[in-house]
Amino acid sequence: MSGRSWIILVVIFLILLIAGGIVYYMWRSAPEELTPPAQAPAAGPAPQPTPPTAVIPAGTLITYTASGYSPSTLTVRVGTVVTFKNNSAGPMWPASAMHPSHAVYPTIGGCVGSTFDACKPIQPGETWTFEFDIAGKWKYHDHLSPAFTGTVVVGETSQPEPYK
Ligand SMILES: [Cu+2]
Repeated sequence: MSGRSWIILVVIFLILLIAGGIVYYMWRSAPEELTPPAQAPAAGPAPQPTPPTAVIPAGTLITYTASGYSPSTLTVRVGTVVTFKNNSAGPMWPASAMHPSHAVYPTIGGCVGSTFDACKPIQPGETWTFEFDIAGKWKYHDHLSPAFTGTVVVGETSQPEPYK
C-alpha cells in the first residue's frame, strides 16, 4: 500500500469520525429541541382535581373498626344509600339480621336471604353500600364476627324522627 493510499484512508476515517460525532451530537440534543416550552400559569382559577372517591353524604356512613360498627344506630330516610366502610385491619361482611339466615330485611334475592347482605368479605379500607328502601328498624351484624351488630332505622321520607 502506497503512502498516498494511507493518507486517503486516514482522511476517510477522519470524515467518518467527524460525521459520527455530528450525528451523535444531533441525536443527543434532539429531545431537548422537541420539548415544548414550559406552560405558562393558566389565567383564572386552576381546574379542581377530581376527588378519588365519591363524596359520602353526612349521616349516611357507618364505619367498622376492631370494636364493631359506629354509630351503632343510624337513622336515615327511605331511599338513603348507606355506606359501610371498613376501617379495621381485617375483612368485614355486613348482613341483615338474623345470623345466619339474613332474612329479616324483607327483600329476597340476596346470596342467603335478603339483599341487605354484602355477600362477600369487604376488605380493609374498602366500602360497601346499600340503599334502604323500606321503612323500619333494621338490625344487622358482621357475618364474620356475628357479635358485632348495629341498627339502621329507616324513617318515612319526611319524618324519620318517630322511628328513633
Ligand atoms: Cu350472618
